[in-house]
Amino acid sequence: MLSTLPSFESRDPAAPVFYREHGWVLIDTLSPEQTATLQGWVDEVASWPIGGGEWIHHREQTATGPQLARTENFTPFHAGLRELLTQGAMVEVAGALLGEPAVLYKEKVNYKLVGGAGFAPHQDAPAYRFVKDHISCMVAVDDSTLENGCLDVVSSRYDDILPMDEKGCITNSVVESMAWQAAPIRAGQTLWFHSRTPHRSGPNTSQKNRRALYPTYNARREGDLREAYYAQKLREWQDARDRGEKPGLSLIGDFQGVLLDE
Ligand SMILES: O=C(O)CCC(=O)C(=O)O
Repeated sequence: MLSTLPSFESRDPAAPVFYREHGWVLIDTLSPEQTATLQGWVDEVASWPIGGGEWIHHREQTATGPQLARTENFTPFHAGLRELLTQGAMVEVAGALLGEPAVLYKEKVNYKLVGGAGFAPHQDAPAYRFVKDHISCMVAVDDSTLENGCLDVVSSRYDDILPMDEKGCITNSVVESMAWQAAPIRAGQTLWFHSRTPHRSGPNTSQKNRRALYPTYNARREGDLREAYYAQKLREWQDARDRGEKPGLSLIGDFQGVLLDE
């Protein structure tokens, strides 16, 4: 099933109004032709070798074997994706929703291929370092449906950091008290959400992949911190290894799959 959520054109002044009320907003970002180009770019990134460069691939173990779960830090190595995420409509919408000019903070592809795992209910803000004001979005590379693990969001609950469990995810009692709304979206649409908007997603139980691009932007006023973010992330992963622990997919334990330690 695809979206029945209201959607807006990129430059529609009603979009920031809707976003401020709900903590999320759906934007029609890419035409079918642009979406096909994006799908080709994501195929290219997925074909890069594991351990062969500065991009970071993560794989998960699934019932049918190891498969890609995520790639991050790819914009330095892919001109098309760099342009999409740092110039034009995407960064402009980020700025309009933040209410001030925005800059790319980090980027990832979550592949959620057939059999891929879901994500526990969480807010993103506890995993972000250095910045106070940031906004993320999910650019659907493939249609994102109830069957293949679309996002669920909670409206109008982005004022505070909610109580967390030991993994940095939202505690069960709070999760159960909130009204969760499924957000299935079409390939080429973008679901923008505040970094404190509660969200979660199920596993991909369908026979179709559900790839999505997730750029995060911060207020430019707080600085261009992308390189600092990745340097810090690599340090925190190394610290975890030094303690004899397996680094997670994120800096919080929201990923519900079995990650392979590459
Ligand atoms: O891709 C998904 O299904 C959810 C991803 C997510 O919540 C995250 O990466 O923080």
